[in-house]
Amino acid sequence: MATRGRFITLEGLEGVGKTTNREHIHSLLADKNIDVLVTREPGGTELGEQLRHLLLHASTAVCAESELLMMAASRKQHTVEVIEPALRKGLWVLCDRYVDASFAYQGGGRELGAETVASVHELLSIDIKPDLTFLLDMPIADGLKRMAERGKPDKIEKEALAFFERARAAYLQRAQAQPARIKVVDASRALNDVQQQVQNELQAFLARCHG
Ligand code: Z5A
Repeated sequence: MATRGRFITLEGLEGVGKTTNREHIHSLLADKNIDVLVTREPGGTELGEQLRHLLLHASTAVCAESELLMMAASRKQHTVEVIEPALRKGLWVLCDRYVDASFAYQGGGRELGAETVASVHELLSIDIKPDLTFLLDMPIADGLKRMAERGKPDKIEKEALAFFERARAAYLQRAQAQPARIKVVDASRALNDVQQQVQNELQAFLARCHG
């Protein structure tokens, strides 16, 4: 039987560099001959991509509670259809956002609270935890500036600053509560410096995996 793979996630607000660093991590792991499945949330399955469209791009109204349930439905499908089977086969899974995003955006940003988010995940038995999470953190205004330079914002990116302040606070609170898993990276620095820290944390993680 193959050794179970590892599950790595990237988290943070918009424009902090998740995609950029995801590619960096992927190539560092490929250099070590580790087979990686790269995926994202919401999305990663046919159902998830349809929910992503409804959540981020369609004009359909979605209230906070429905948003949480749709994120969780996308996650459940993604977990059973893609993530768990890949891990069982021994692949490493590198995922752009997972459960921490719901605690940040729906629990914090939408003010549904961590208990509500936790109980939805419990109800759906979404109980796998990432082995390592990079939380890319930077002042909100800077991230939004990067996104504005990139073009048309999606529905969530149009939220007020206070929404993102609450989401950031919820992310940082989770990182403080789970320091062994969630590594906070100051994403406001030059890309080389950010990538160096990511590489150092990844190397430490690989050493723990082999230790
Ligand atoms: N959401 C939710 O509410 N609840 C949930 O449970 C889940 C998600 C799972 C998904 O968006 C949305 O869904 C998201 C949360 C919500 N909210 N919104 N909107 P997404 O994850 O698909 O996309 P995003 O958050 O908007 O991120 P992004 O567009 O993919 O940005 P990014 O990946 O973090 O950044 P990037 O594309 O790598 O970099 C942005 C630009 O900055 C780019 O031009 C880079 O070249 C540049 N960059 C990157 N790093 C640097 C440094 N260090 N210096 C200078 N420039 C840099």
